[in-house]
Amino acid sequence: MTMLAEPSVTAPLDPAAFADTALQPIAEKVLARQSLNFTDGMALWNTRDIFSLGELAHFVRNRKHGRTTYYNINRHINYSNICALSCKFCEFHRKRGESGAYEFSHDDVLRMAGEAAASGATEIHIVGGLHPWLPFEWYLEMLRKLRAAYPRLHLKAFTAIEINHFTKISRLSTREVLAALSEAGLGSMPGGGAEVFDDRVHDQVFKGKLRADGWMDVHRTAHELGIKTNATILYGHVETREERTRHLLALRDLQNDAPGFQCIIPLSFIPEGSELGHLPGNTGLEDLKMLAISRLLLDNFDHVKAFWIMQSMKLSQVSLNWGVDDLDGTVVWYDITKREGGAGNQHQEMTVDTIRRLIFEAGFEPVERDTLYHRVERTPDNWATGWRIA
Ligand code: V47
Repeated sequence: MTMLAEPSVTAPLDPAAFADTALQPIAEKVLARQSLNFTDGMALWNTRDIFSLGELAHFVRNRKHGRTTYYNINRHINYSNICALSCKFCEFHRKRGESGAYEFSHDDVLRMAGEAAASGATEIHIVGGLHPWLPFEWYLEMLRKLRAAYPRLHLKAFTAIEINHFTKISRLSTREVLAALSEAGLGSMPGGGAEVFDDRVHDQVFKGKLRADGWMDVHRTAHELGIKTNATILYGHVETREERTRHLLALRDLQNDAPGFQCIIPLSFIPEGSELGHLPGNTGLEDLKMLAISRLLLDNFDHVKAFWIMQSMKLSQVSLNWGVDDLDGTVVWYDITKREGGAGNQHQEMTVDTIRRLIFEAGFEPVERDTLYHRVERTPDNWATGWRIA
C-alpha cells in the first residue's frame, strides 16, 4: 500500500486572501492571540467560506501542536444501561426489566479490562446510566478491584451526571465523592453529559438531568482536587448555533477560572433509535464547522478531539485539517450510539494500524498518547504490555 506523507500545509496565514471578508478581522485577532467573542463566533458559523474557516482553525492547531496528531489505545466499558433518566437524544437508556436492559458485574468489568490490558490499552473509559439501586460502594469497589488487578490502566470514569447521582445515593458532597473515587483509583473524568448549556434545550430534550451550573460545579471541584477532566457538547438536535456558541464560551470561562480541562470533544448527534429519530442529524460541513469553531473559540483548551464513532472515521480524518489534533481511539465496544453496524452490533473497533495510516495519509505525525497526553513508546517485541511513558 502506498502511504502519502506530504506534510500538511502550514503556509503563513494571509487574512487578505480570505474570500469572506467578514473573517479577516477575526483572523487578525487569531494572529494576535486574542480570544474571540460571541460575535466572532457567530460570524464563523455564518460563513460559507469553509476553506478560510479551516485555514484559521488549522493555523491555531498547528501553532499548538505542529504536525503531531494524537491517538490512544483504549476500551470503553458501559457497565449498565439502566438509567433513571430518559433523555430524548439517548437510545442507550433502559428501565429495569425492559427488554435490552443489562448490568455488568465486577467480574465482567474486570474481564473486559483484562482483555484491554492484554491487547495494549493504556486507558479504560467507564460510564453508564444513573443506576437506581447500586450503592456508591459498588462503584468504589469496582475501581479498587480494577486498580489492584491492572495498575497500569488509567481509569477515566464517570460523567458529572453520575458524580452528582453518587452524591445523592451516598449523601456525601461532590468534593467528598470525588475524593473517595480518586482514593479508590479514579484517574480522570470524561466530558460526557454536558449536552448543551441552555435551559430551553435542557427542558425540551433532557429534562430531569443535571443543569449546566451543576455540570460545571462538578468539573470545577474536580479541577480544584487536581483531577483532570474533558468537556463535550452534543450538537445537531434542537439547539441553535447561538446556544452552541454560548456553551463553548461558558467552557472557556470555566477553564480560565478553574483550569483542568484537557480537551473538547464535540459530539455529533446521531438521531437513529432515539426519540429524536425524526431529526436529520448533522451534515459533514456542519461537523467540520463545529470542530473548527471549537478550536477557534476555545483558545485555552490544548486539544480538540474527534470521536470517530460519531463523526465517522473518514470525516475525522478530514477534520485534522480543520482544527482537530486528537483521535479517540481504538474504543473496541461502544453501546451508547450504534450507527456503524446498527443496533445489536456494538463492536466498534478501530485498529492502531488504521488510525496511524489515516493520520499519516492526512499529512500528520501519529503520536500515541496516554490519557493525560504523555507520549507512549512501544517496542515491537513486547508491543502490547511493554509500553512506557516517554
Ligand atoms: O454523555 C448520547 C452523548 C456522550 C447520543 O471524555 C450522544 O474522552 C450523539 O461523552 N448521538 C457519551 N451523542 C460520550 C462521551 C465521550 C466520548 C468519547 C470520549 C470522551 C472523553 C467522552 O454521548 C453522552 C451524550 O452526551 N450521546 N446519545 C447520540 N444519540
